[in-house]
Amino acid sequence: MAYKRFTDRLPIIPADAQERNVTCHYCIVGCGYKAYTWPLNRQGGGAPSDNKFGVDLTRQQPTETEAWYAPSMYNVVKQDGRDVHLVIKPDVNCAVNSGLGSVRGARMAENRRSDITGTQQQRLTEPMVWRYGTWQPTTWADALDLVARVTARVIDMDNEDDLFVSMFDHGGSAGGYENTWGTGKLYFDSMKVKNCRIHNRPAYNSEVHSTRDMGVGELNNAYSDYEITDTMVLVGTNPLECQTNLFLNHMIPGMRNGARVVIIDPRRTVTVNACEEAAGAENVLHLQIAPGTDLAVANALFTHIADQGWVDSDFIAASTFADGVAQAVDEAHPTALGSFEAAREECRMSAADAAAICGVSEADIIKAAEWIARPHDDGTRRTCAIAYEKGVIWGNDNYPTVGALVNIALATGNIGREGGGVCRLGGHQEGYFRPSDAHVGRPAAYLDQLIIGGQGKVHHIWANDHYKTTLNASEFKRVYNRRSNMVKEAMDARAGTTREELVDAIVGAIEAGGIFSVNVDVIHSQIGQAAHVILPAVESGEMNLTSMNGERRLRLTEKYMDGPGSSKPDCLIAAGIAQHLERVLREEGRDAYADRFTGYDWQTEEDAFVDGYQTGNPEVTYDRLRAMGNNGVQEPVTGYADGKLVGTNRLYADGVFNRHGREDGKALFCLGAWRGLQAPGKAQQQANHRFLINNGRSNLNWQNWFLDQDNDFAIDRFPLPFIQINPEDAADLGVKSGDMVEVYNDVGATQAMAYLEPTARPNETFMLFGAPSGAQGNVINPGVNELVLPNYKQTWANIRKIADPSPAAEKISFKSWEVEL
Ligand SMILES: Nc1nc2c(c(=O)[nH]1)N[C@H]1C(S)=C(S)[C@@H](COP(=O)(O)OP(=O)(O)OC[C@H]3O[C@@H](n4cnc5c(=O)[nH]c(N)nc54)[C@H](O)[C@@H]3O)O[C@H]1N2
Ligand SMILES: Nc1nc2c(c(=O)[nH]1)N[C@H]1C(S)=C(S)[C@@H](COP(=O)(O)OP(=O)(O)OC[C@H]3O[C@@H](n4cnc5c(=O)[nH]c(N)nc54)[C@H](O)[C@@H]3O)O[C@H]1N2
Ligand code: SF4
Ligand SMILES: [Mo]
Repeated sequence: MAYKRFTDRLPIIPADAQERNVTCHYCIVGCGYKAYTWPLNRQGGGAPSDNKFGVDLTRQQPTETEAWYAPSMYNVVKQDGRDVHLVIKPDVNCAVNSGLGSVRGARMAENRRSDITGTQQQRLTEPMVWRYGTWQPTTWADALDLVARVTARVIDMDNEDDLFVSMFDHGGSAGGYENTWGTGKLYFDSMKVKNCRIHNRPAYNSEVHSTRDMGVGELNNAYSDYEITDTMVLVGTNPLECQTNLFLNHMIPGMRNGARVVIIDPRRTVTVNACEEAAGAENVLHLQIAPGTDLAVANALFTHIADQGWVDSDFIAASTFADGVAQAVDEAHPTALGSFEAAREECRMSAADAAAICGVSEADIIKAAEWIARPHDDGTRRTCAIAYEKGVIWGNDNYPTVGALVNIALATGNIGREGGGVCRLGGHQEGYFRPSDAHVGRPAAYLDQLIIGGQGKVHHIWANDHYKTTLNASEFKRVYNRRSNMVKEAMDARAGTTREELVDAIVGAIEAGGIFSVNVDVIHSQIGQAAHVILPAVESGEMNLTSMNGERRLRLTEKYMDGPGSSKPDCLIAAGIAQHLERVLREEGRDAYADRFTGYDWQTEEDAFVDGYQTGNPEVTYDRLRAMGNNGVQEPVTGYADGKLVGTNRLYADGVFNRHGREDGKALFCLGAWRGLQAPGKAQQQANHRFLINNGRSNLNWQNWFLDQDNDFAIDRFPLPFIQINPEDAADLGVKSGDMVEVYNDVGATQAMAYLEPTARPNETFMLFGAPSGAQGNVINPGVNELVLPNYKQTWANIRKIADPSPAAEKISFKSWEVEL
């Protein structure tokens, strides 16, 4: 662990340092930070007038002082071409995090590219094209010309089906309103691309179709609701590690205010432990269910609550559909939707039956129902906030399972009320503003399988890496390498020819089954190794970027540094592709089609914001957002008064539900009965393999390690993805902590670093997902639900030892995740 051993002093922020608002661009929570920059040849001083904090730094500061920062919050970067000191530190005045950082966000500064301190030298600086058997740096004009010429050959006015697109749909890191608009305008307005997917799933669809179909948008409460609720229900989510400051700054205070917590997760997470510490073990109920059985337990909770009469009848009468079935099962709706009584009938599940399916006790299910809904002794209703994330979304039978949670919230009148909500806890921040995607259809195309099946001729990829994060990844990589190599070989064979001849050669290889791959990223990613053109993007902070967090809090992150080299905002890259397509199409005499690619004369990201988001939200401008600072405004924005944007603290406070677009404004219940492991191939995989390969995140690592892989602090801790395994199982396999193991099953194999963990249940492992040195997705089968939602979490495989610990793995600690406080 050589990490920052030699940092014994850091410069003091001078009083006149520039100060900018920053929303952490990693997770959904969107903590507020301040970025301070000042010229390299200056430093602040100890006297109050000489430093930004205005305090006497020659004296010992109190424990809770704001007047400090850690080495990870410091760097030297370029600003308008000059080297400047940079400090990015948490903002005590931001309502989201009140000055808290996290082990990810507090490393924002050291994860910027610096030519002085040498950090993140992996960042792309110039466009690159495949030439002479490798990637050669080139200009934007050259790279975009090649992209446009090849793309133009495979698309036409009425048929754009051979252009495949993988694109982010989120805010924060990559994404944001500017960039979803730039890409959205290109692919959904100028074109009508239907063969597309989102960064985290193999189709262009919703993660949570059912709640929307029921009328309930998935981010409907405020973080402060967790502080005042009677009961929190956390289903398939691990907020201490994944929504850290929502947990620490809002949920923990809620527990200290007396809230009880029900957690549904097959794994004993550090969140369970932390809740027990904060609330007292007697106020925490962990339903440690068998994997994939959430629907059974949720339907049993709903049944028991309804049978006991603990429902909010007034709310049900006023705000929900009353009359049988409103939406029958069809191709777009895996289950029917309708009235409370219809749902009661369809979802009926006794606590005893659920207990048998889920492997928890009947008494605990009844206790959970009581904590959620049994009125207080004085007869008043209990408030309950339900939160779910990837254990459910990427879990078994997404549609009825999410629907079953919303059923409970609707039945108990806990939406639009203080202390209520039934919400995704979220992943990235949000920042979606695009033209309609209706042409994509539902169910949407299963893009990865189409590629595996030989379809798609040109593939544009924006800010995601299938090689690390998709399902059925072993097969995907085999096919993608083969198909993209066909094009590389054709390009190599025609090196030294004219552009026309080169394009002909590429198209020839495409027609023979190849695929031409364009990768827009900030680093040279793993799927980027297969690309033919690589386009360098900037990140948040290297551009102005707007996003909203998990309580719909919209903020502007102000640009505080230059992007590396000639990298550009994604929205301006999309504009560049459009402009080059227009030019090429005109040259080819395809004027009518070329006309579609006009309207991209944006000079800045703000122009893209004005062209997109602002047309739908005329009150919101950069200037106004800047003035709203790190507390921003909660969407939807309803007006502008007294110099402030006016927002919406909580959705559905009026009891009118509109997310489904029904005119009556009534919410629908979900009529989804338990039906076992739903996705094709899962039940067989479970039957034929010993270990559950549960998977997900760790506090330290951000996503697919795109920055972490070049960060000593992260790599020193986990040089390889860990797989937590029960110590007796490990003994059985002859495996010790640090050993490299192979995880293998019917669809593929991957590797991981064994981490013996006493809290892991026998035969149930947990592997860090998305790692460059061992993709968990290699062993996930292609099974998805009817609407092409993947089931990443339910994966079974066998495990064998392949090597003793590497020198890097030998040095690390294998202490239990669960620390004794
Ligand atoms: N097994 C398993 N698989 C999963 C999941 C799971 O739980 N288990 N979870 C799924 C989920 S929820 C997610 S979100 C996905 C994540 O999967 P990905 O989306 O593939 O992962 P990220 O790390 O978010 O990818 C970000 C990519 O964008 C690049 N990038 C970062 N910032 C920018 C930018 O500003 N512009 C551009 N153009 N590029 C940028 C990064 O270098 C990186 O290559 O994985 C999914 N896959
Ligand atoms: N530190 C960190 N934070 C992050 C991210 C990150 O990469 N690192 N990524 C962000 C993103 S994009 C996302 S989408 C979110 C994801 O946030 P979360 O969903 O909270 O995180 P995961 O670890 O993917 O999965 C959550 C839990 O699902 C459980 N689970 C597995 N199978 C089942 C099941 O059958 N039923 C139930 N009930 N639970 C099950 C797992 O044991 C795990 O504890 O995190 C965001 N925050
Ligand atoms: S909790 Fe999320 S948003 Fe907040 S600092 Fe950590 S990674 Fe950033
Ligand atoms: Mo995600």
